[in-house]
Amino acid sequence: KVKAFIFDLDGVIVDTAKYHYLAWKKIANELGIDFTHEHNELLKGVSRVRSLDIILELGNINASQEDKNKWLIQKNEDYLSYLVDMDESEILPGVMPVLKYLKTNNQKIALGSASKNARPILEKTGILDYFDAIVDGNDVSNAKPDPEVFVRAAQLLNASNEDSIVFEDSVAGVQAANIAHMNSIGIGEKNVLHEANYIFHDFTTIETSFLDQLINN
Ligand code: B16
Ligand code: MG
Repeated sequence: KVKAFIFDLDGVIVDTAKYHYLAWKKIANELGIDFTHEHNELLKGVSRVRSLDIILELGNINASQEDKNKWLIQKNEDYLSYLVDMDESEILPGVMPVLKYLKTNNQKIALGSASKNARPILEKTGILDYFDAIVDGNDVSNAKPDPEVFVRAAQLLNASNEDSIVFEDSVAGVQAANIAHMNSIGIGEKNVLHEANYIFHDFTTIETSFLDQLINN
């Protein structure tokens, strides 16, 4: 039976969630909106366009499409400026051993990310070759919690939804996996990701016996 191990990118494989936060905070503050880490949870896993709408809703701001486009460009330019010097040191602890263990055990690996910047990040961090399929923000029309991104990844790997395992740091992403009847594994805080089937604080606490269980069940 083919299993699909589907990884989210930002906040799961690399620590880019902090850069998204900084770039959005800058725009929010310019608009006079107080932007906290709690607000930021609402944006995790959410597309760029939808993220801006959420921020504007927080500030009760009605903006023209022209202004919105300007802020979307500004956000991405700012975000990309943080990625210029990115290398493998940005890969989160415990991720490489898990990717390697899955590869050694002939498992299929996919990326399922909302980001339109996913490929350059995988290239810069040197892990592109681990992925048998990549589905990102350029490929899908429906944002998480819609499961489109994960369903397409599973299809590309010829795995059923039930045989797919999703690693996610966002509430929207965990919900997307659950909606598709996939195995959801939350990476982060228990109180935030309580809807996930399993929760780990980070990849260093995932044991190979747990991976074996996922591979063999
Ligand atoms: P971009 P993921 C998501 O990536 C981020 O969590 C989210 O904060 C971001 O707004 C979204 O990608 C879009 O990213 O602006 O680079 O296209 O967590 O699904 O890998
Ligand atoms: Mg994420």
